[in-house]
Amino acid sequence: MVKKVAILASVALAASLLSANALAENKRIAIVVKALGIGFFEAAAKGAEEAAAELGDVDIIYTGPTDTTAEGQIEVINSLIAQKVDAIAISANDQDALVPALKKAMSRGITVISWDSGVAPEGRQMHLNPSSNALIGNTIIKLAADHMPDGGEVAVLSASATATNQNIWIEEMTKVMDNYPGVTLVSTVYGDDLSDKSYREAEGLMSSHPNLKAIIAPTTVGIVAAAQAVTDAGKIGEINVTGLALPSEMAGHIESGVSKSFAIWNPIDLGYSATMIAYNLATKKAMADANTSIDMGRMGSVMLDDNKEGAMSDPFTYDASNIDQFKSIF
Ligand code: RAM
Repeated sequence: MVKKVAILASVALAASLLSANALAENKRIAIVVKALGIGFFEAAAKGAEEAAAELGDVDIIYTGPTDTTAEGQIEVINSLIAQKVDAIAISANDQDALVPALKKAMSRGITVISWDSGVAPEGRQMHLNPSSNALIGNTIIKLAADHMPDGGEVAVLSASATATNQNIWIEEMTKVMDNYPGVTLVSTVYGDDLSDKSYREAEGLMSSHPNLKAIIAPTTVGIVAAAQAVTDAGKIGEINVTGLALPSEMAGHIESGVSKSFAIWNPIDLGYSATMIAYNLATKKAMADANTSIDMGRMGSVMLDDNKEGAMSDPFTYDASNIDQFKSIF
């Protein structure tokens, strides 16, 4: 009896050593998001898992802070360094504040890339934009202006004030405002990608700007909150809510008419692409050099510019004519 137990124990030990060994050979890629609980990033995580399944020797660690702060991400990065992960692919809450922690990661041999929301060049090997920043900036104002034949006031409800991606898109948008004569930007406010704060900021915009014709929210969290605030204020038809959103989260608001249209790229593809890039760099199958391209599996390849940045694909516009086709996908 004693012998039997001993044999079973050693079989179990051998089995666990074997599986530990298999795990040790897998590349551990950490997908670090702005904050947990955001549908956009959960869709990106699906894409990361898809890439891992295709590659076969990858474990995805999906992680992030509970709110969209740089401090929270620095804690996460330090813990990933301690875990000796192979790669960190991060959507940054602040392009500069994360640099020292990410430099430390790189000095320990960890591959570091940013995606969605960028880190300054010294803190990452490359950055994957979802689309061209200029195109996104032009798209968000065009979505609003197309439904304002007489012009009027628009306001922006953004994510956090330090979010690299939203700040660039808003800057690109302001550069092309002259192409939309009669449309004026009256305010930019920040909801920090928190639903309740975004809702209150949208209410604030409506009370400070009684003639507002559109709220542009280039954040999937902000746009849903703004659509709800406009609905609750009884202003459907008066204020159009647009920007960047997930079809799954906006279907009801398209149906009610509070949002006429919005745009987005495929977040599943974005998480997939970021994972493929991180893997190819971590396994030295590719180098993050300016003016070279990196393979992204089924998404083709990304060409890096002088800043070691590249774009995945163009955004797509959703409205009442097509939202039903996409709302169950992301
Ligand atoms: C939110 C986040 C994310 C952004 C999308 C559009 O989910 O702020 O970074 O890309 O919106």
